[in-house]
Amino acid sequence: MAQRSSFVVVANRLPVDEIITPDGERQWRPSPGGLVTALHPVLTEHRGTWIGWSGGDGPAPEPFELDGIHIHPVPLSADELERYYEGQSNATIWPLYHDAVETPVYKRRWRDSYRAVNQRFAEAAADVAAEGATVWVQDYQLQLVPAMLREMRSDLRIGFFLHIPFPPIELFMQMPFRAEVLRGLLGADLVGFQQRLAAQNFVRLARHLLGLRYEGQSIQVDGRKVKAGAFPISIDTRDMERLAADPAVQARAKQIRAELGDPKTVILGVDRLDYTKGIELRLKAFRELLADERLNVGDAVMVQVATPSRERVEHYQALRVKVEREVGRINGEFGKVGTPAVHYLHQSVSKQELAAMYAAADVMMVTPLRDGMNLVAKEYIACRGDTGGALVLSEFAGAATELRQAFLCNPHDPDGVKDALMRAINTEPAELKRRIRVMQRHLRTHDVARWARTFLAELDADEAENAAEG
Ligand code: GDG
Repeated sequence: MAQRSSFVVVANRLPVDEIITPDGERQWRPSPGGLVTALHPVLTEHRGTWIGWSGGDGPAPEPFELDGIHIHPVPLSADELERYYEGQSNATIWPLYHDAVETPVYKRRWRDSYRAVNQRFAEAAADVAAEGATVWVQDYQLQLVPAMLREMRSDLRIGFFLHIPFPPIELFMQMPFRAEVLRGLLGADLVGFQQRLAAQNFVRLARHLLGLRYEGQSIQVDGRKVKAGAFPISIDTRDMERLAADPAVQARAKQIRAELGDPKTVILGVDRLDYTKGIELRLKAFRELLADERLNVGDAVMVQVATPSRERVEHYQALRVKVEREVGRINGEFGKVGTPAVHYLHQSVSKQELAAMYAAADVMMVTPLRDGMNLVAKEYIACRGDTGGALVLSEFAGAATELRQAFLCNPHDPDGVKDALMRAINTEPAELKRRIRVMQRHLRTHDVARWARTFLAELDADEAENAAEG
């Protein structure tokens, strides 16, 4: 019989990585991320379990314990990886929910696999959850889990959080199994989004598609109340501040600037190589500024870290070609021997190196066409200490709702992006410091622990409300 927990997290990935020791032994080590940091205290306090895929396409390892958390692996076959994960999750739902900036692909066999895998995750949760437990389901890969789980275990309190945007009705309606997805989400007691607008899209959709009544953010479903709300996610601000202040990280930041030729302005981009992130348009803006001679190579240099992502999905292969062509074009036209205009890293860097890059960059460019939140923008602010710096931020990132002192821009308007970058470069240092300080103060109170606390408190409150009415 599996370990029974009163708090269960269900996410596509487990917060662990498998490593092979020098003697060839398989071991697990925690893979640090915002989500696990935020949930760790709750998980350890409640003998919590985390259900997720452990990587690979073989049988799942036996459940085990790591750092006080019960880890419950769920297997995915090679076929399911292709259909549920790369297909339905990342070639259908991901582009559709991001304003269809790439054309979503619809395939029946992907949908069937998505359903089967969601059922497996729901069954795992039903097995490990104690009577009356709280189960928190994460993200777009698992939207059917809340309803599937409620069907098996009506005693549970179920929360769902969507990390990516939730589209307006017109777009959502494209999806062939749209009603099933919506009913899946409505199995939760509380459905959380990054933005108020997303929560509104959701309640309106419930009325439009299923004729459900709602009042404020509360939807009536089968005599239950399902609440929708905005819970903007954040970072572990103190941890990021501490990391950036580390003398070794500061020394590395200086070294990076020196290696770049001590230019006046270091412009940085850090993203998964994803078409929603606006990497190409950012490169193009930089190229045009060089061509217009508003910027010069030597004075200004751009560093773009593009972490490899979803490499077997076609949209991503095409994007890589486009980005690399643009980098080649810029360096070909404007670079000099020993002084490229763009330093492009298609690789993952360590967290320390990332913090050093943030600390080294005068301007951070975060220009997604659509983004649920964007944590890179928040990390940059946290890493600046009292050194100032400027954030150029797309209005279409969730982070733009909070980081109002950034240089906001519309990523669909190339001139607007260029002007925002030039304003960022030309603003007085004292004003830049003031702006960064305001954003730092905000992030210190609005960190990822607060995000988790607020969501779970609301989920608790919902239960009390439903019980009082029922
Ligand atoms: C989804 C939503 C939402 C990136 N490259 C490296 C690296 N990273 C880290 C960053 C940051 C994280 O990955 C990326 O988070 P984002 O929020 O920017 O974007 P998504 O991956 O698309 O995340 C997004 C998020 O979920 C949370 O809800 O904000 O809107 O799309 O933490 O630092 N980390 C290291 N090396 C790298 O090369 N160590």
